Amino acid sequence: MTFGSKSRGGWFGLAIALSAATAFSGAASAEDVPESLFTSVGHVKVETAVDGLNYPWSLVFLPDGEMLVSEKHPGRLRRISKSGKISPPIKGLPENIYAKGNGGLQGLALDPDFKTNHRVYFAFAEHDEDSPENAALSVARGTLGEDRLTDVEILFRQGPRFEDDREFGGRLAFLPDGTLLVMTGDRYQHELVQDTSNTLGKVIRINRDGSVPDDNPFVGKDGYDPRIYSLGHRNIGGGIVNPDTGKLWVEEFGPIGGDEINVVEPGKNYGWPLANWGVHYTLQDIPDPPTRPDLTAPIYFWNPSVSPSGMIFYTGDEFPGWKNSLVVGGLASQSATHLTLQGERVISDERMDFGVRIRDVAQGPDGAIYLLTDEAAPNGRILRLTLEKPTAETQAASTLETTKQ
Ligand SMILES: [Ca+2]
Repeated sequence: MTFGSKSRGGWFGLAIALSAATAFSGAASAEDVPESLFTSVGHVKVETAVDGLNYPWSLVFLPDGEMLVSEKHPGRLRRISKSGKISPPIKGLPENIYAKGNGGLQGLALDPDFKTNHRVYFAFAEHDEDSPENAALSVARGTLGEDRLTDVEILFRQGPRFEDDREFGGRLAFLPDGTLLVMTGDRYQHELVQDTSNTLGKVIRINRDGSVPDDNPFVGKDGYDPRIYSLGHRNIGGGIVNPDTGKLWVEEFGPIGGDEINVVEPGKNYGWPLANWGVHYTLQDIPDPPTRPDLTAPIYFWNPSVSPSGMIFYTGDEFPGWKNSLVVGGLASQSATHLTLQGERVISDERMDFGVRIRDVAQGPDGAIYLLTDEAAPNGRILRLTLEKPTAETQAASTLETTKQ
């Protein structure tokens, strides 16, 4: 990934400098995130809701307001009380979690009927019993009790496996029809992604028990794994179903200058590695998407790259100006980006720099936005973003901003 240290909106960079002068208080060290960020909707207050986690990867809110968080390494699941207390590791996870590099415990999703069946779905890198370096993405579900998962069963195993710790993908989402989508990475096997008999660089759609839905796009077609929903993805870092359209939106880690947002439709081919914006890490050129109209181009891409992570469609009331827009985490860019949408087009891109890698984004029941920082214990944190009530000082800063544009 390239390190895009400057946001593209010049006014936004100025706003950061202004808020740094007015809002950073106390003995802030270089590692500290800002306490406040100036954005298009006002000052965003940044608080640490939870700390002490080890590489937190995915966050879901339980119906009672508690959080469930996966820790990538060494592959642990934690429940976090409303007061921020982290539970001991939840027991009952599979034994053979491959917790190296990009691997470990990854995406979480609650069953659409969680309130009655208490089922949790989780993605993880799994190694062979007899070959601890040979790993692939797997998905399982279990029933969540107070301190353990029971009835754990494997629903999906990506194939083939490789002795490589890169690009597992690992996000999960449910479609409105209750089927489960598994977003996989290409395991850095670029040349194998267009092979429709494997599950590298694919979105997978399965029933909640792991069986194949009859209406999957490639059911009965020779040479296709029938679990494939879409293909030609590189490494999906985030994915969520648009609450308005019911379609999956994903972000992919691209090559240099080619991170993408794709709107996923069944049976479509998103082009990797035949076409993509940007260039390979070897600097070798890649055909641009318009040269391949037979493939589906992204609706948006970043240059410089941000290395996108988890994402949400914001639907809460805390940030009225961000309703129905995307908020996307960034790893190498150490940021989160707010994207204003018009249908399936991105019409503005506003980056918030946190100075720490952001792995996942979630919306709380309170409408606040929660971010997971990609850091080792004791620094792995959950940040909580809310909108600051305007004060005389912030009003003056906003007026100054407006007059300078
Ligand atoms: Ca693509």
